[in-house]
Amino acid sequence: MKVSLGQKILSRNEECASQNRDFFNKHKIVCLNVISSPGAGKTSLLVRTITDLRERLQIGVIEGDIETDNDAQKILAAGAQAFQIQTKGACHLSAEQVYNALKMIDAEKMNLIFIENVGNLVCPSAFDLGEGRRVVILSVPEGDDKPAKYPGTFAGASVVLINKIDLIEHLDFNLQRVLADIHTVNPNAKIFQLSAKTGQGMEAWYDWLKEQIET
Ligand SMILES: Nc1nc2c(ncn2[C@@H]2O[C@H](COP(=O)(O)OP(=O)(O)O)[C@@H](O)[C@H]2O)c(=O)[nH]1
Ligand SMILES: [Mg+2]
Ligand SMILES: [Zn+2]
Repeated sequence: MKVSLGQKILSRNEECASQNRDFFNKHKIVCLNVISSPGAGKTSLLVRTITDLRERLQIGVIEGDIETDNDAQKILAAGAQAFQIQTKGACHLSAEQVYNALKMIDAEKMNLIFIENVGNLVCPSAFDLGEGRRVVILSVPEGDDKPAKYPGTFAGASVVLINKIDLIEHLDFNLQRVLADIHTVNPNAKIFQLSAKTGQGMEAWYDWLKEQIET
């Protein structure tokens, strides 16, 4: 039987993803894989979320970037445990990297673990990390055509966060079009409009998080 290299890589990833999933289930941890383009506001969203919820929830973050540990430093400063994966060129995280990173934080004590994936709307969505759900962030300055251009990523989201809503009046961003395009590729996605900078709209996101943890 011939097995192509691509198939092997994917099945190795599936194996590790299922180990991660078992770990999250066993310890009743909600794990969210956060995907967006670079600069959409993943780290800013996590910092504000941690700042607002850290009294009530144990939150851990696994950070993925090509280089630097800047984002992990910001998470630590916000008061949560964090571990930075540096992918050294790879444009997405693998389940094995997450598996190893879970050992670097007190993962079993967490209620909520965020994985900030490498900034990229293409391939991260092809790699299962064993997460419970996916959160895709689209920020207003990126433009209103992105859900139609990157349907695969939006199709896999449980939640789409439209971030930087504070900037909407300064840009040509057709919100109705975005809502309709997300609905076309993913009729079940929850959509929240918010600003990680001003805090506008964050409560609905927090309510959704609490719902995930309670169920
Ligand atoms: N105006 C505005 N700027 C934001 C918002 N969220 C993030 N930013 C800015 O966008 C830039 C990129 O944010 P960052 O969180 O690093 O994005 P990441 O690359 O997705 O992690 C930073 O300069 C943030 O201050 C927002 O809601 N409104
Ligand atoms: Mg970041
Ligand atoms: Zn990639």
